[in-house]
Amino acid sequence: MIRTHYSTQITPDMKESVTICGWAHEIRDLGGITFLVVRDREGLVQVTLFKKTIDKNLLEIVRNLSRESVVAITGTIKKEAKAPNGYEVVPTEVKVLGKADSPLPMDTTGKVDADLDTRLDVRFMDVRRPYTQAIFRIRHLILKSIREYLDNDGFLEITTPKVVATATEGGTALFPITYFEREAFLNQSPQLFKQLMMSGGLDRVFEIGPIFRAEEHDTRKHLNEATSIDIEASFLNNEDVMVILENLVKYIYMKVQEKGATYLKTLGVELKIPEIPFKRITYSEAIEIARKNGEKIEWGDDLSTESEHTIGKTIGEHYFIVDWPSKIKPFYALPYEDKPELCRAFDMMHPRMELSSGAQRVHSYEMLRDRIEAQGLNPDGFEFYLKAFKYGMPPHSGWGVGAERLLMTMLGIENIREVVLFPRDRKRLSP
Ligand code: AMO
Repeated sequence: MIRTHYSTQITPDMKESVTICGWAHEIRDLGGITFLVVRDREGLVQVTLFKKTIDKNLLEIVRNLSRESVVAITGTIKKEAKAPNGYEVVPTEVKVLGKADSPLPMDTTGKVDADLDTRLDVRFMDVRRPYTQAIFRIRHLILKSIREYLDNDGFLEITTPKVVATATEGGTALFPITYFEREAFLNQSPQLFKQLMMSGGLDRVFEIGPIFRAEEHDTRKHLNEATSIDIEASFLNNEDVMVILENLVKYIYMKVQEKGATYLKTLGVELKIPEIPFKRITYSEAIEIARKNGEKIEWGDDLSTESEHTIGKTIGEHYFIVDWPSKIKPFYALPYEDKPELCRAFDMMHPRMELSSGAQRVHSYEMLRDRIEAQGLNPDGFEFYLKAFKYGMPPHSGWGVGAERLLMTMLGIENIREVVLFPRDRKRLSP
C-alpha cells in the first residue's frame, strides 16, 4: 500500500516518516515558502516547502501541480499550530499519481457556489466537497444503524428480485422492461416477496434496496429510483410494527448524533432527537385538521402535499396517521373486522412529508383474492403470491421507509436529489 496514514491519524509529535495520499486542494506559492494543501477523505493536510532547504525537483513538481491532481506525499511531521490538525508535512518525496486537467468543471473548496444540476453532472467532483461528503457519511451511518438495530431485534436481512412480473403499489407507476421475449417490470417495492417469506417461516425480515416508480411528476421529494427500508414480521399487528418503527427512528437519530458529530457540524445541523411514542392521529382527524385550515379535501381522498404540510405544521413533530379508508390503501392492507371501510394501515409522517407506509396485512387467501379483484386487478397475475396464502400463512405486518426522505428531513435538506449519489428523475438518467 502507498499510504501510511489518513490526515486525521497523524499527530504533531510523530517522529516517523509518513505517506499521505489525496487531492491537491490548494497551492499557494509565496516565494520563499510554498504551501500545498492535500485533501484526503478525512480532512486537510498542510505540506510546506521551504525554498532554502527543499530539493529543487520537489519544488518544481509542486509549483507545476494542477489543482485536484492526485498526489502521494512522503515526509516528516513538524508541529504547526496554525495548520489543520496542528501539524505540517515537510516532504521528502512528491509523486503525482493522477493529473487533473484545468479549468476544473466545478470548485471543490466551497468558495464558489455551483447549482445543483452542475454538481450532479460532475457528481464525482461534487462529492470531494466536505459538505456533500458529510451527507453521504450520515447516509452510511443511518443504514448501518438500521442494520444494527434490526439485527439486534431478530430481523434477517434478505434480498428480493428487482425484475418482476407484477405491480404491487398500483399499475400506473411501473417501468416496463424487455425480459427476453416477455415484458417485465422494475420492482416498485419488495412488498409481495417479503410477505412470501412470512409463509416461508423466516418470521422477521428486512431489506434495504432500490425501488422504482415511474411517477411523472418532478418534485423535491420524489425520485424514480429510491431506496426503501422494508420490514415484515409475523405474529405482530399494526401497532406492534409501529412501535418498532418509532423506536428505530429514535435509535437512528441517537446514533447519528453520537457518531456523526463532525459531519453534522460541517452541515450546520443541530439534531433534535424525536420523542417517542409518536403522536397517533386517525385519518379522519387528519382530514379534519386539513379542512379546518382551509384545505379543499374530502374524506376518502389521499392526502395532498399541501394537506400534509398543513397537518404537519399543526402537529409539529413525527407522528402517525392511522385507520385509513380501505379503498385508498393497497389490497394487502387488512380491513378492520367490525368496520371494514377502514383498514389497519398507517403512515409515519415527518412534519414536512410522509416517511413511511405500513399495515397489518390480509393473511386470508379468500379475502386477499377479493381485495385484489375489488381494486380492479387481475388475481391471475398474482398466482405466485396468492399461493403462499393457501398453505399456512401467519398473521403479519410490516412497513417501508424511504431512506432518502429520512435523510433529507433529518438534515433539513430541501431537495431529495441532494441525498442520492446519482439521482434518477424525470429528466436525469446520467450520470
Ligand atoms: P409506499 O409506496 O408508501 O409503501 O413507499 C414507502 C416509502 O418509500 C418512500 N418512497 C419514495 N421516496 C422517494 N421517491 C419516491 N418516488 C418514493 N416512493 C416511495 C416514501 C414512502 O413513505 N409496500 C409499501 C410499504 C409497506 O406497506 O410495507 C410501500 O411501498 O418514504
